[in-house]
Amino acid sequence: MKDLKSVSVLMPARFYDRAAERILDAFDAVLIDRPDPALIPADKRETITGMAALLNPDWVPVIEALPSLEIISNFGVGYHPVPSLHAIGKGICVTHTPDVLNEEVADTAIGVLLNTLRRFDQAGQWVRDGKWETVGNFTPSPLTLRGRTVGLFGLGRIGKAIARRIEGFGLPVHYHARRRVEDVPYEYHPTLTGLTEAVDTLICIVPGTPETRHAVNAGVLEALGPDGVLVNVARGSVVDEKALIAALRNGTIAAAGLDVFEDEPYVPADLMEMENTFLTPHIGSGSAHTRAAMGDLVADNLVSWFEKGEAVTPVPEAKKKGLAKRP
Ligand code: NAP
Ligand code: 8YV
Repeated sequence: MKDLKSVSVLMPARFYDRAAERILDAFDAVLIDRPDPALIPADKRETITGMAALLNPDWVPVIEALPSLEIISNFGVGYHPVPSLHAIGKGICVTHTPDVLNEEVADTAIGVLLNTLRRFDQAGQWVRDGKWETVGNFTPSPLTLRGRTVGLFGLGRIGKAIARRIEGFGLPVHYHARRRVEDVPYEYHPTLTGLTEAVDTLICIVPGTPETRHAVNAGVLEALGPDGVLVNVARGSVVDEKALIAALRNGTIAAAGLDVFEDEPYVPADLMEMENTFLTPHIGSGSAHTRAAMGDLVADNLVSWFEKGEAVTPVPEAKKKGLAKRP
């Protein structure tokens, strides 16, 4: 078995706890403070063969500066298309962290949905501010989950986990994806507008790709209607944020719950000021339990690659290109 301490793996200096611990323990870890190729030690450039990161386009110059790079282990099931496809184009395997976060992200989606409808955050603040005692009862929420019809934009690993929860609430589930999913009892809509016309609650759980960019636009929000509620736990790029702000302001839809934003961590002041929004800072998978499982999978992919010659969870584009195994 290969001595992994002879394998150099590049990693951000501030990385997710479990992933960092495992990589530091197993490999010759090379840490850089930010994705700047100038920070890579000169004597490591030729020898670094593995990398762990939460990929975004800033990592492209780093990938370019590492001629021996074989594998990038991405922290997260979602992988930014720009650096990922760039790396795959160069014959580098890219892996991600599917499945270990399905139930956590589905829990978050339901939490965001319920908070958006019932304003639990505002109600809790009412108690903390002493207003229950000094002012009186908190106003009943204008919106409810009761009687809703829920549409899922995306019915993959996480979408199915969300759908099971919605079924548990006794509500009908519809969905849109490019392909119909076999063996599910939910109504399929071949277009997003068709889905949105049929439902009053839309939960986005698709990847952030050029195809899904601004898929939720002014027309889709119009179709959702004045009682409509949007939940986005996918990627900020999926929703046209300007169109959403306008729709929330003028009553085109009723409310929105957002875990992801177009330019994170920047959140438009308009969204923060509105009473009909519920906002969370990209915490879909954000429990210590699930982040540790993701960190383990990030490390497992690197260990398996260098010990057994194959990735555990390559992204589909890497698999398709025959990059799931070490040449
Ligand atoms: P998945 O299993 O690959 O499912 C993706 C779903 O989206 C599939 O139903 C797919 O069906 C559909 N889809 C893909 N491209 C589409 C398009 N252009 N138009 C319509 N539907 C499309 O992925 P997953 O594991 O469920 O994760 C989904 C996404 O959730 C991730 O990529 C990530 O961006 C996001 N996420 C967010 C958080 C968070 O913290 N907020 C956490 C985890 C994941 P078809 O291929 O048939 O179209
Ligand atoms: C983030 C996610 O990766 O898995 C994904 O696609 O969006 C999340 O799990 C995680 O929050 C790290 O920022």
